Amino acid sequence: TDSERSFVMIKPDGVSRQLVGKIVSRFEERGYKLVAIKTVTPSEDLAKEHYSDLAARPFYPGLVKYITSGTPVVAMVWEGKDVIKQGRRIVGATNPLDADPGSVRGQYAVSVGRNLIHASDSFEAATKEIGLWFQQGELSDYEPVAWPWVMA
Ligand code: DAT
Ligand code: MG
Repeated sequence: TDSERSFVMIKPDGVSRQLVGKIVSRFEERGYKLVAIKTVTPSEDLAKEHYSDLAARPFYPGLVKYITSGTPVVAMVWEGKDVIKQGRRIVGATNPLDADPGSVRGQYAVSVGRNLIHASDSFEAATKEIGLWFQQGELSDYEPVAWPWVMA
């Protein structure tokens, strides 16, 4: 099928604010398949590797500190048609003040430094991030009953 996978992470503010269910529901209800989900309290090494492309940016130290606050994140893999691009649309613009009000950031966030959620921005990023956060055996292979209706 023309299915792909994306890495999506609810950041510590999303977990602390108890928005996990609402965020997961958006992906589920759109028709995407949950391939993996777990809470993780990221180490500094993991956070730095996840955001390694941004290492030269002035906000990088604060970003790593935020992700390693001690409150867990929810790491997920979602699968389905165009899920990388559509996941970015569900999440909304990086700065929540620019995010569509129907997006997660546009509905629940106001600060770029506390923007609730991450989603892979390319196939290359998704491949790197899924491999960084999950072991192969943590990725489930199954077919939701609605899959043929969603994917036709
Ligand atoms: P996104 O999370 O939308 O993919 P990104 O990859 O450019 O955005 O940056 C990763 C995170 O870094 C982003 O979610 C929040 C933080 N960030 C980005 N730009 C920032 C800025 N100008 N000031 C503070 N934090 C920023
Ligand atoms: Mg990004």
